[in-house]
Amino acid sequence: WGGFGHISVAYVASNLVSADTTFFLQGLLRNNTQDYLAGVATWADSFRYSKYGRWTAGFHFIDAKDSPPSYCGIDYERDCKTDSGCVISALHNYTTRLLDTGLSAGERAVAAKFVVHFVGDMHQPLHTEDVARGGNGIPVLFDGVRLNLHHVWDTTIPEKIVGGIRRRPYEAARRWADELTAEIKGGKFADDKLQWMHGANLSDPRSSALAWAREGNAHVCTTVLPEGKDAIIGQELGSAYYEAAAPVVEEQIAKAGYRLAAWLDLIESTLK
Ligand code: DCM
Ligand code: DCM
Ligand code: DCM
Ligand code: ZN
Ligand code: ZN
Repeated sequence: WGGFGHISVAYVASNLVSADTTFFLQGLLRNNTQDYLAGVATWADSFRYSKYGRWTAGFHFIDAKDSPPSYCGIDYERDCKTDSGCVISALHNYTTRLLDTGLSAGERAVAAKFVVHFVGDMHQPLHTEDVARGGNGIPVLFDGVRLNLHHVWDTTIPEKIVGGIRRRPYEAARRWADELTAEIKGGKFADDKLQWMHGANLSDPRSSALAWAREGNAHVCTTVLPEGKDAIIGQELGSAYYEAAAPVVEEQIAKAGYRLAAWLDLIESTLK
């Protein structure tokens, strides 16, 4: 996701975590405001574009070598293959480091920042797809603007859902996250959310994250590339494409925020 998506995921999570988790993470991140998660949600992207952070670029995705739209699927052994791993192994590593009381507070704060970011990224369907580098190599038109498909899903669709962010991503994300939180608590996601942590287990971060990533990857076959990439190269995606994509983006952001909150609560409970 772009900055707006990551900040929105973080606000949903901070709306849902327990009071003890809030206390623990506000202390670790040295920020006692309601923005303690939102304020660190995009740090991993700034870091990976810095000289010192280049080695973490491969942590943001997993390149599933499937063949949408006829077949989608992630095979960990086949697909988690950059030099340093992938988003699944990265979540595992940084979850373990956040739980490791032998590390310094600074190292555990870095681990917390990565966890917040990677739970978000693994819910972006094109962060779980190899085709054209996760869609970066698929040029399209969206409302007449030339963009690549990856950017459309990272940024353009999320920002269009809320009617634009007018250079104020934190305010816009806060509002959207509050709406999504209400849908999770008592609206259209109230029943669905009861399944969202099904099978997830802090003692097996890899299987938990893989199950989450597979849900996003399935949307590549149905909604992101329903007729394959050649059908959309250079084409205007159009309103039918957006109408199908927007509910998927909304659900993926809500799920990511809900799962991030539950994951952080599990971590905090294990530490007591
Ligand atoms: N980004 C950046 N420098 C780049 C590309 C992207 O700082 N050369 C930032 C802005 C994007 C964010 O990273 O919105 C997430 O990008 P991605 O999802 O492409 O990691
Ligand atoms: N590091 C990491 N994951 C690990 C080990 C290290 O992200 N499993 C990062 C964070 C550390 C840095 O590398 O601050 C250097 O670690 P070390 O001094 O242990 O090599
Ligand atoms: N990306 C991806 N899959 C790839 C390569 C990149 O999901 N195989 C993502 C990471 C960034 C965006 O695409 O969000 C742009 O990456 P880069 O700046 O590395 O081109
Ligand atoms: Zn991206
Ligand atoms: Zn990222």
